[in-house]
Amino acid sequence: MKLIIQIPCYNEENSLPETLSQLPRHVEGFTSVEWLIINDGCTDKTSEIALKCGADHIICFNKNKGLASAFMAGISTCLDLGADVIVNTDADNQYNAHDIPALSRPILEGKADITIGARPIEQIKHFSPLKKILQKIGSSVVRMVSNTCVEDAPCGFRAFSKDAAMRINVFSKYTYTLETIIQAGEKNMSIMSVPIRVNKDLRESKLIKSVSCYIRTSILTMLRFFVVYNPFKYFVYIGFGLFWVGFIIGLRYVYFVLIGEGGGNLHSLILSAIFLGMGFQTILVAFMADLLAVNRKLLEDIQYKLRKLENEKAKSKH
Ligand SMILES: Nc1nc2c(ncn2[C@@H]2O[C@H](COP(=O)(O)OP(=O)(O)OP(=O)(O)O)[C@@H](O)[C@H]2O)c(=O)[nH]1
Ligand SMILES: [Mg+2]
Repeated sequence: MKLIIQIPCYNEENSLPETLSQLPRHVEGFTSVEWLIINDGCTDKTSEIALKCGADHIICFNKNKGLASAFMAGISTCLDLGADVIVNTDADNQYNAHDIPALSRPILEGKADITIGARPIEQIKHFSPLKKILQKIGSSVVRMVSNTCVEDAPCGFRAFSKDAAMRINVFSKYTYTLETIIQAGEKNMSIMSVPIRVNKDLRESKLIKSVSCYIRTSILTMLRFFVVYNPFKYFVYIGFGLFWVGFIIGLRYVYFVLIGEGGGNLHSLILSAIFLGMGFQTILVAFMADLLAVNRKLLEDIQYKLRKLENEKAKSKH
């Protein structure tokens, strides 16, 4: 059994030595443990430092593509390298690497497909009260959308079984943390939260540039998830909303017609027709979007089978 620990990095020459010094070389249940660094267009000496500190594999992008793309490139390389379990962690040493065995154990025992670290958020000193509240709101929205019980959804310290890694697709550029959970819920994978410890912070967050930017991006990301993963519900609710508005305005017009004042309220009739038309169109869009979602699922099934075949081929070559 091979475990690969991957770290997506963007200009991490300062914190990488400390982070790598904590990573394990042996984990119970695995015959080998390797480290993979994803250099996402770094302009500093991330790759050199990583090699010096013992990284086994490095992927280099010639430009910055974003954390989600780096994460997916890492997952695909780990599969090519024959990983049975993949652990993802951050380069800022926030997550305590001594918890890697606990994180990978439920996967080894076949109890989970994905495990996600649950940080003691209330006790983290360098998180502002606002960040703590936002992280909790984010987790509850993800639980609601994904139908899972993940405690700490934005946590990047997580482990994937080979099969789960082959099933995952991340479309968003900004985050992989939330989308992987929603996909796992949609694909009926078993996700488990594992309590983990955190270390003191080595630097400011690179992902959260400002609170307003974080809130804006999070709202847009969540909205996108509703549209992509629940398109029928999303458009049908809007469609029926518009339909009802048109219906009520239409009723108002009928009332005025009945009391003999219909002629002066023709604008209500026009408005009602517009809303009813928009409602009808949006409900039609809901059905079209549902068809597209079914197609996406079929394509994902084919992609999973292809990845599995490629993986088996690579394994037999090795
Ligand atoms: N590939 C890639 N990784 C990035 C980018 N920005 C940040 N990262 C990595 O993402 C991981 C998490 O980044 P952090 O800056 O610690 O963000 P955070 O964990 O949300 O913030 P804190 O909770 O305050 O630590 C680190 O390993 C970073 O190197 C990026 O543009 N591309
Ligand atoms: Mg961090």
